[in-house]
Amino acid sequence: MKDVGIRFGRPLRAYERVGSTNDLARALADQGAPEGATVVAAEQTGGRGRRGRSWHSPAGGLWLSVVLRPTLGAAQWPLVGFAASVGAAAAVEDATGVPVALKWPNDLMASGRKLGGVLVEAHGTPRARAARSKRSALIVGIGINANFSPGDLPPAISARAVSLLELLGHPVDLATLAGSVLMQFERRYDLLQQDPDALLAQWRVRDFMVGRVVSISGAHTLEGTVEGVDASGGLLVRTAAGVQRVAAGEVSLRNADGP
Ligand code: BT5
Repeated sequence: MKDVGIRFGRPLRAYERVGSTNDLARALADQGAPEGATVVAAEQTGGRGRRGRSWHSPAGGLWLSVVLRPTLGAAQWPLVGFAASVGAAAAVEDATGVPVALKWPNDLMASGRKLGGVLVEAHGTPRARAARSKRSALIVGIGINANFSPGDLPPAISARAVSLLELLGHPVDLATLAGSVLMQFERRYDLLQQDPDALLAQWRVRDFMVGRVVSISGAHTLEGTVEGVDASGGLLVRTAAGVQRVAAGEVSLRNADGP
């Protein structure tokens, strides 16, 4: 694997087929793996999205998870997802030239369709996290549809999905892409700790939703126009009742005026 950064990707465990790389990374974290420990799999049989959704992960995609031991407060954790998605977007652009936009909170979009996603899961009790014990970790999963056709996904998903193979007409080198994703993510993660505003600026220039009319479902349904994201990674939506802030864990976001 080329271009691996200083910490992310060390150690690296590679598998043919797993349930979810996030689960294996979590097990590594439990065993005391250091920040940056990474699990990559050729195929996932139980890939996860947010809020109990499933993530289809056929062979040919890039499916990996990184163990983090953040010293950041929990309020900044949404920005760890931003670091991963900005890093993954930059890596795809470097490797392929395909422009990638970001749909809040953590979708990678290309040609208006979903190319990939990021799943951040906190592990460990709040007390263990406060004590930064070896049982406390953030597990960051990154999935990118690389070398398969969206037609390999279930019909309900394939129309809104895209892959690098479809966009480029040829496969990409997965090891090179994985190395680049890890390196670019590590850079953004370090940037988050040094200069969070600079990371936010990199996210905002890729914002896919700003100015769009959206419908948000969670505890309440909310409709309005996206104004952007705030300093802690919340989505700002202008509704009839004024600007409302929405936190990532709580909602599903649908573009009300498009696919
Ligand atoms: C995400 O969730 O987008 C986070 C995806 C994270 C996947 C990585 S792969 C490595 C690691 N291990 C895991 O088990 N997960 C992580 P969310 O925003 O909830 O989007 C899920 C929705 O995307 C599903 O409900 C489908 O509608 C759609 N979807 C599922 N598989 C897809 C695919 N391969 N490409 C495009 N869309 C997909």
